[in-house]
Amino acid sequence: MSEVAPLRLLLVVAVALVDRDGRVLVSQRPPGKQLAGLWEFPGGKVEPGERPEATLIRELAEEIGVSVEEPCLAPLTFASHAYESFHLLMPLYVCRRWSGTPRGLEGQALKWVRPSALRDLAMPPADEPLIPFLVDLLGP
Ligand code: 9L3
Ligand code: MG
Repeated sequence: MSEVAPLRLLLVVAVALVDRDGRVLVSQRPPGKQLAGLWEFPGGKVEPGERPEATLIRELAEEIGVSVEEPCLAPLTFASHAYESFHLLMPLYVCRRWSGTPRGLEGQALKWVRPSALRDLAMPPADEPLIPFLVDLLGP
């Protein structure tokens, strides 16, 4: 019988905030964090017992300083990636309405980019396959 490695599944949620020009917000992972320097869709780990939408609302307040209401979060698709020590499963939501102006509350850089310009950024391996879904939804 072959050995099966125990599966460590990490559930992370991410969101594409979309502005009136159809640009998407990306956040640069700060130095010292895993994957530092890469541009990602904001989000984070779902805590035990937490609803994914509640995670996003919490993470957006903590990291970006914006307030979102749950009905404004629309699920778009899923990403997944197998790292050496864990598998990541990551639903991507789309959000077009929030209050407050996005700021990098953890010292991270933020920028707004057209969906097609996401291709020019260094992104985590889970985020990159999401680009075509945003190009489809919002245009290039
Ligand atoms: N991650 C990848 N893409 C994203 C997000 C929000 C997170 N858009 C990965 C990076 C870490 C893990 O998920 O490996 C947990 O994220 P965090 O809690 O360090 O932000
Ligand atoms: Mg995070």
